[in-house]
Amino acid sequence: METKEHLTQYSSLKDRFLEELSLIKSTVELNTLRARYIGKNGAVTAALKTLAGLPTEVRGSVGKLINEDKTLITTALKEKEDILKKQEISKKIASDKIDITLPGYYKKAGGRHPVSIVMKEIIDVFVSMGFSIEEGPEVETDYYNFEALNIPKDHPARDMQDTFYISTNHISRAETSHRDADVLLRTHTSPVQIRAMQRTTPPLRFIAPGKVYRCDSDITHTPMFHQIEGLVVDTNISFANLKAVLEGFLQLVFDRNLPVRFRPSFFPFTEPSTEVDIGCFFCEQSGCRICKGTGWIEILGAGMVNPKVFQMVGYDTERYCGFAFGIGIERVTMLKYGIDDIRLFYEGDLRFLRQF
Ligand code: 2U9
Repeated sequence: METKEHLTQYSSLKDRFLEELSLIKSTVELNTLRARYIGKNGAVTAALKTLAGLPTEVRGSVGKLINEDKTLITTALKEKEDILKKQEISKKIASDKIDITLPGYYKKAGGRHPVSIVMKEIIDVFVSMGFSIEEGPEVETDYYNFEALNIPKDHPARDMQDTFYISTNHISRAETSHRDADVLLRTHTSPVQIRAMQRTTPPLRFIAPGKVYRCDSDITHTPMFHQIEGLVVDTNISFANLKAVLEGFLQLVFDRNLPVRFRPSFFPFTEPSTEVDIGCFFCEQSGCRICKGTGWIEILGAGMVNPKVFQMVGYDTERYCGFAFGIGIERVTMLKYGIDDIRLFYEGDLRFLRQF
């Protein structure tokens, strides 16, 4: 009789569980239900704890019943969990579905600056001819920028109007040492060649690309622009070598068979010196606005390195000779793309820059 009462009391546990289970709609709810029945403080666990207080004759059958129920509850929970998990995954897949007909996101990509494009093209041409690349500081001393290049103290290139001096405000003060006036922004990349010659013995064959600074601003000048200078030093280097390298370079950069002309000129660092013109490809040399009616466009300067420059770096002028050249990148870029105002390069107007 007692046993039956106990059995009835415990059997309602299973029924209550099954009823509650039928109402469960998610794995979260299921976890709560699991804790309430078979968790540490759950109903089944509590029921098992009451066994000790039962009369010995009923303890066995009640214990068996509770354990059977526990097995049933555990199995039912597992089965329900499997069903709910599957339902939840299907729901997630359905809601995460990608609409492949939607337009993609447009990611704006930056582009190369036209001056960088042409700079790279020119560098590639010289590298293909066996030149290596050297770089150096943009803040230089009077010695490397002028003195070592045979540019005398009274040369117009040193004029305050052309050169950006560092700490100019100090120079005017009587107590300031002369050293402040020695520091400047390089006006050409030639200091790179001086430094390279100081640390290496010939043969040398390299280009020095980079930014240079001159106090100048109009439709053909900006205070900062880019140059590539080149230097070849060895025994038996001749003006014929200079001509061959520069003619070859111009054909490759302008991508056509251009007429090239060498005019005598003067630079303190080269002797003899030359300015190099290409036939105007805008008018087929018949004369236009670009070539100012001459049929020729001035494109670069060059010459045989002045022995005075070699002496400054300690090279034996009886043994070594060489040639050097310089070219302005903005100017080449303007000619290649038909741009008539250099300032467009540095105004940052995207309508201009997007065209390259
Ligand atoms: C050393 C010896 C000689 C570099 C040279 C030029 C001629 C030249 C201009 C071209 C356009 C400057 O950017 S520009 O305005 N350059 O005409 N440059 S020879 O001669 C050197 C350089 C370094 C040691």
